[in-house]
Amino acid sequence: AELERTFIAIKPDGVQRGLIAEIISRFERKGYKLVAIKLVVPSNEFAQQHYHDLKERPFFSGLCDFLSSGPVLAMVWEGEGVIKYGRKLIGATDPQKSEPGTIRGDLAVVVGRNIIHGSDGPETAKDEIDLWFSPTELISYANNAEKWIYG
Ligand code: YYY
Ligand code: MG
Repeated sequence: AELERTFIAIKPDGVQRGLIAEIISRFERKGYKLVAIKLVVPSNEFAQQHYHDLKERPFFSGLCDFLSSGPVLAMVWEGEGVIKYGRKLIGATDPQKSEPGTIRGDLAVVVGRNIIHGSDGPETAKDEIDLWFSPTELISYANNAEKWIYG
């Protein structure tokens, strides 16, 4: 399987609402491989770095306050097409517009509390993985189910 990786984070609302297992299971059951995971409380400065592309937006400071308000479950998932398909599993940014069956569509109601983050492309995936994880935290391993997932 190709080594495409994406950064996925369960935001403080998802952690507090007890949705960690539900969200992990959707990526796991799909056939993606978990290669890094940790629970962290990001500083406000770190949240600003993570969302630097949005610093001109009116919701930026509230967004950074929110992301740094409690534990975030940071993860890296690997698999063919995981960046784009991960976004599909997550659903549209505004849960009112997310399809049923997606994580936000099924589990969230408003855009400011949409429970999960996922990288939006190959460059942001690389940048976000580098921001949140050190190289030694990324675990490369053979998963014996892979031959049944990829053939
Ligand atoms: O990548 P994604 O999380 O789907 O959306 P972004 O456009 O990158 O925005 C990041 C984050 O900002 C979003 O998940 C919620 C919040 N946000 C908001 O509070 N209000 C908006 N109008 C747009 C985004
Ligand atoms: Mg985004």
